[in-house]
Amino acid sequence: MARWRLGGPALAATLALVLAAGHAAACARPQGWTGGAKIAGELWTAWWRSEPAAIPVGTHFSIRFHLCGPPVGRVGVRGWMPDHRHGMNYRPAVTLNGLSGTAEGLMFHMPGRWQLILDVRGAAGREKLTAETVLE
Ligand SMILES: [Cu+2]
Repeated sequence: MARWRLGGPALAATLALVLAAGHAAACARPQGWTGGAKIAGELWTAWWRSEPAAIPVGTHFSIRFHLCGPPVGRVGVRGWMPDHRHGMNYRPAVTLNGLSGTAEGLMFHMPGRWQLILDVRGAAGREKLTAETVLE
């Protein structure tokens, strides 16, 4: 059909420009990091990694994170089990330094599917960045 003729290289180039304009494409792995995972949002993109790298069941762990995007005022970190509709039994202590931070004292107390949620707020808005992991 004629209206689909804007395809091929022209469309690909347009899409590439649109993607490059977002934060996600520009958010490189933080310096000195090996591993870690990226969560791309609309306003912010987060790199995060846990310590220890493999999240244990029923043992405290911490995370480090680094955000790309506009200035951040506050970051909340929580865990959520969507299948059981409950969170963690502990409230982690979050330390924020510019766009980087740590959250200490997290605990995923049972096996199953967990979401790690970064609740990011700043003058630009508020956004929840969610990563998912299954603990056995
Ligand atoms: Cu549960």
